[in-house]
Formats: sequence, structure tokens, C-alpha cells
Amino acid sequence: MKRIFSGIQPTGSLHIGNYLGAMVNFLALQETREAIYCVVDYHALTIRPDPDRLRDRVRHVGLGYLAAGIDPEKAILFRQSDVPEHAELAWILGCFTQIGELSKMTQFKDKARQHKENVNAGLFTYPVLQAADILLYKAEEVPVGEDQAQHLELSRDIARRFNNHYGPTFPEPATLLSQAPRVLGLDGEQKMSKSKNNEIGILDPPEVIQQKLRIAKTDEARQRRTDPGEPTRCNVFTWHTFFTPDAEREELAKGCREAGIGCVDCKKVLFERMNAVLAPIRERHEELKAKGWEYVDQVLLEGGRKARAIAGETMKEVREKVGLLPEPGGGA
Ligand code: AQP
Repeated sequence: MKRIFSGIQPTGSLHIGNYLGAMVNFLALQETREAIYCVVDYHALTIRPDPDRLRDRVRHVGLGYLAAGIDPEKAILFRQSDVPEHAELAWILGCFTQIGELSKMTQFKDKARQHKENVNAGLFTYPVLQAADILLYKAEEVPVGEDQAQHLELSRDIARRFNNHYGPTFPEPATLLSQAPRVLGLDGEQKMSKSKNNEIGILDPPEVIQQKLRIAKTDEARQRRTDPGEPTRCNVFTWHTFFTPDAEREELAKGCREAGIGCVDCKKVLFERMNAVLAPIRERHEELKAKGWEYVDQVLLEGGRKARAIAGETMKEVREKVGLLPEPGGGA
């Protein structure tokens, strides 16, 4: 069975971009692969979050994974910092990564613009830690959104370079994109993000979703209800692609082009369809929350134990190959 790995940052609440871009694949792949999913709290340190807030968000993202349908009986779900080998391997792989390569990373350039006051080395070497996350488990495939494709390419380069130097060690991990690799936000321009205030949360109550949809950008040509629109220019219509069956969508497209329906009507249908997908997630979230945080903590702890066993094996091999002691404090 092929092994896969992916992670989500505990930087805010999960949104439909995370869900459609990554989680949908996580759910399908836990059935057919040895799946390892992680809440990547080391990564989140790049923005120096409040410690209590970070711990809290880890739990919330853990609960979000479970509510969305990740089954701890089928997949390993854990907190990155429960497996410190991630940081150790990142250091070693950093010695196989060129500064020039990291300088080209689009996400680094974006985040450096977004957090001008704190362009730290962690932000710069973030893709090295990401390579370590994946290679530590010798994952062959990585389900992610399109924004991570460049990082994945770098992970393959790092793996290849290490293998060329020390002999075959890591598979070169393939990128697995979903049907919705880049979901735009309510602004219809930027990628939906936890930190851009342009998201629809997967746990947003129905009235909040309705409120957000009301302001969601549509085709600018439709200033009045009587103006014909063009669905291919409309982000709301793109969202229909992910939630609304083909026949109904075609009807909506026709109505939009002929000005037979208005944007309000189109958004109403989208709300119904979106809500039908999100309502069961919200319900499961409530059920799991009622079990108390102990349940989530237990799942993450148990997942961490399993992940650490695999990580330990890889690090034993890596330490031997690079010339460190086979185990800290041990060996000849
Ligand atoms: N808008 C999106 N469309 C498709 N996929 C997306 N992903 C995120 N946003 C979209 C995918 O979700 C997974 C987890 O992402 P992440 O939380 O680790 O980091 P991110 O990509 O930086 O997500 P955000 O929401 O944009 O977080 P912030 O605002 O904190 O930077 C990844 O597979 C990602 O591709």
C-alpha cells in the first residue's frame, strides 16, 4: 500500500479551500493508502503565535479533521511537534537545499510581503521543513492544493540530491491535486486563506454562510438584475462546480447569461448545495466536541506514537548514512 502524507497549519479555522483543495483527497485516500495526516504546529511558529492560542488551534484543527471525516482507525492523525524528528531531519535536509532555490519560492515572497515586520529565517526555510515532513515517512504521494506544488517540486529535488549523495533513501514524492486545486476567496481574486479574511469556514453556521455569500463577488458586468452575465467570469459560479450537480448548474448558467435569474437567486441555490455538504460536518463536530478535548488529545497522542515509530526508523537510517551516531547517545 502506498504511503501518503499531508499537513494543515493551525493558523485559523478550516475553510472550504482547505476542504476542497486538500481534505476531499485526504478522505478518499484514507480508504486506499497508508495515510498520515498532521497538524503542522512547528510551521505555524513562523508567525510567532500566542502559545495558548497555538495549542488551542492545534486541537481545533485536529477536531476539524475528525469532523470532516478523517478516521483515526484508518489514518494516522498527529501533531507535528509530538515527533521532534521533523526538526532534526529538516536541519539535515537544509544542508541539501540551496539559498537560491528557497529565494524563488512564491509562498515565501507572498508571506514576506504579508508580514513585512517579521521576515524570519523560519519563513525562508519553511519548504525544507515541509520536505522533512514528507520524507521522514518516505511518503510517495502528497495530496495538497496548487499553492504547495512548487514546494513539492523542491522536496523532490532535495530527495534526489540526498539519494545521489548517500544512495537510495527517499522516494521522490508525487503531487496529488484535487478537482479544486485553487479555490478563490469571497473577494473573487485571491486564494481563499485563513489569514486573508476572505474565507467560508467549514464550520460556519448557516446564517454566517448566507451573510458571507451575500457579499461574495460575482461577474462585475451584472450591475443590475436585468444585465446578462457570464458565468465563466464569476467566482460564485466556480464554487457551484464543486457543490452543484451538472444539470442544475447548466440551468443556472443559462439563467445568468439570459438574465433570467439574478445573482441573489444563484447564491441561494449555492447556499443550499453548500450547506448540504457542510451540515453533516457541523453535526459531527458538535458530537465530537461533546466528548471533550480529551478525545482529540487522545487521538493526536496515539497518532503521534505511531508516527514516531516510523520517523524513528527513517532517522536511524539517515543518521547512519550521514555519519551521525545511529541513535542519540548510543552507537559505537
Ligand atoms: N484556497 C485554497 N484552494 C485550494 N487548496 C487550498 N489549501 C489552502 N488554501 C487553499 C490547501 O489546504 C492545505 C492546508 O493548507 P495550510 O493550512 O497548511 O496552508 P495554506 O495553504 O497557507 O492555507 P491558508 O488558509 O492560506 O493559511 P494561511 O492563511 O495561514 O497561510 C494545503 O494542502 C493547501 O494547499
